Amino acid sequence: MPGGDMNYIKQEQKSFIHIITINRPEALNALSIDVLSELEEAVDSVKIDETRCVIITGMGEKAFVAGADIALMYPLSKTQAKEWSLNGNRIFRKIETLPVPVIAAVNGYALGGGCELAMACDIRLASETAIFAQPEVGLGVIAGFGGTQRLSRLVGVGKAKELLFTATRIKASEALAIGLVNAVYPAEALTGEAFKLAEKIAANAPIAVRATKKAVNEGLHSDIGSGIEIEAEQFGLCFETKDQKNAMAAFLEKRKPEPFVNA
Ligand code: DAK
Repeated sequence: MPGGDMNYIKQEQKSFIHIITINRPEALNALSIDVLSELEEAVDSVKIDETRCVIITGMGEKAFVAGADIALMYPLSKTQAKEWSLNGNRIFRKIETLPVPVIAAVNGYALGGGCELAMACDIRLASETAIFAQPEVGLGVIAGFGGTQRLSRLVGVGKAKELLFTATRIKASEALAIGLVNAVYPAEALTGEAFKLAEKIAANAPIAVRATKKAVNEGLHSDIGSGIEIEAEQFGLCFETKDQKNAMAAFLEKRKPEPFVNA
């Protein structure tokens, strides 16, 4: 398997679905330098031609990721802290811009860098036991892995500022109500539901799904005119593919399409 198991990351490829599990349960999967660098290696190892969806989750029943490693951050200088932030952000951007969709299966605490990691994913599913927060201001710092940027884009500026200024912890039900997560499931059902969603994505034409992710992501940060141009470009790229011909011919002939071939 690409990348294989590392010290802090487990990887599994099940058919078209690549599962990355952060495996440092003794520290509630906190993001140390090693965890982050192995996470990057895992993301880099995803074989896009063979993968139609990625799931990121945390080992154990307690935490998705309880944040960046506080012991590691404690002694940092201003310059080192900026480096640490830029490095984490670079890796999270790799996840955000990975060509295939990424689902965060948030199985417990998603605090600080953990909430930020979930937000770098395309879709967030949470267990009923999940707890979200950006507690950084209570630690004398600010969210440093994209939290000040992505939270407001997901839940609106007012709610984001409230959560960022107060460091309030919210339960999965509130995260659902404010749009931070897409759905909440009993803890024991989370993995299965994440897999079902990944399979549903994987059943669609891969080139079209990838083009959709690119158009949504790139359009989000553009004016509407540029966004429409991005969409038209991606729309065009889907044509003359085997999958487009197969699916449209099947519709016209009133039959089911053949399975998609990613070409
Ligand atoms: N870092 C390091 N170790 C952690 C950790 C963390 N974030 N969270 C938990 N652990 C460790 C604990 O130290 C403990 O280790 P041992 O003492 O057993 O060796 C073990 O995990 C189990 O934790 P607890 O014993 O505390 O478990 P409890 O059930 O009692 O409490 C908890 C669970 C999640 C409520 C508690 O562990 C907790 O409050 N953890 C810290 C949560 C937190 O504040 N996370 C946000 C971290 S700040 C930046 C870049 C990035 C960031 C900021 C700035 N720049 C460069 C500017 C990001 C910041 C953050 O993520």
